[in-house]
Amino acid sequence: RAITSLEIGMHAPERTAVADTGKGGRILLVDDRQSSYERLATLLAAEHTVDVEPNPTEALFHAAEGNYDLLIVSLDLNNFDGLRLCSQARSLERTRHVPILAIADPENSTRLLRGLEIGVNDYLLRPIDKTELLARARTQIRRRRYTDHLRDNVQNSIEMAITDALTGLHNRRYMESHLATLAEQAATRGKPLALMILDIDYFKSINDNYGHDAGDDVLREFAVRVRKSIRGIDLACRYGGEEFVIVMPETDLHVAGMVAERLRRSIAGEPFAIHKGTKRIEVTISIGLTTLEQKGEAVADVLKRADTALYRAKHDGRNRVVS
Ligand code: GH3
Ligand code: MG
Ligand code: MG
Ligand code: MG
Repeated sequence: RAITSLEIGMHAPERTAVADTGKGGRILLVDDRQSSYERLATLLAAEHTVDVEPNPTEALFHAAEGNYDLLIVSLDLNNFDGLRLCSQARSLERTRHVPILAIADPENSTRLLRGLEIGVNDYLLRPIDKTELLARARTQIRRRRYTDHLRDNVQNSIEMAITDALTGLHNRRYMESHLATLAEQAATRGKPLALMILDIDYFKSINDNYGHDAGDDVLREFAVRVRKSIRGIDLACRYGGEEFVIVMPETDLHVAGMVAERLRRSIAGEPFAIHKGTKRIEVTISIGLTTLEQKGEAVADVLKRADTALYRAKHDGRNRVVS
């Protein structure tokens, strides 16, 4: 099942046109006629790294695994249906965004039209002209990289909008928008939902005694310990300065109480490193815990109840869980 690798173009001098992206692309050429793929691969190798795979099924596998910038698919294969590969590549998550450049004989125009319908991005007719081949490959690769870049940017800004920069936990805005959904799901599924507010005890004095950076260290380490003690479906967010909220779907008061108590102990039981690990200080937290009480209860009311419980935990002497 070995891929025929013709990696002769890596450092070719003639790759100026893709210079804005730093280097040529990685191309998977799907063609099973030796005379054809040898010529195409040699031409493409002037700017790109080219792998040749004659079998479309194998090609799909390589395309999904191999991080290619472009698929060049011959629609006039001897033994296989190149069109099928194109349509499969379009429907697979891993290959959906990889551009496809089809190659066809002029008498194969019906297949070519079909290819364009199912998402082939561009085509070339045989006999292949070198300049045209390179120009079209370049265009597709550049477009791919640009849309990848846009997608990354969108992804990043979404993540930034819902994440607290200091701790990497979700931020308050995200929690507030998501909590209503979680509460609704719990109500319709008839499942419990637990919510706790956690507040670091005497945090102001940590800042006052050791500096704001030490306070930040504590917040970061606190988030690490929170993450360790919750499940993937739980939602943890930094609600305010040194206040955090954890929402636990499908969790009743009894179980949530155990989670809260375990978390409280994991904070109080292990001093926090500050000043680049040169000093360790004791930290405790207080936790107010509650559950969604009835269908359609406003999440603001749930939060308020947790906050009242937190207030009592503080009032009763801190370093404790109150529900
Ligand atoms: P209590 O036990 O009643 O909760 O006392 P506390 O000192 O923790 O409560 P208070 O709410 O008075 O103080 C919270 C402090 O947290 C005040 C604020 O300066 C500090 N703080 C808020 N955000 C940050 C942050 O991002 N970094 C640091 N280092 N401190 C912060
Ligand atoms: Mg406070
Ligand atoms: Mg506090
Ligand atoms: Mg506070």
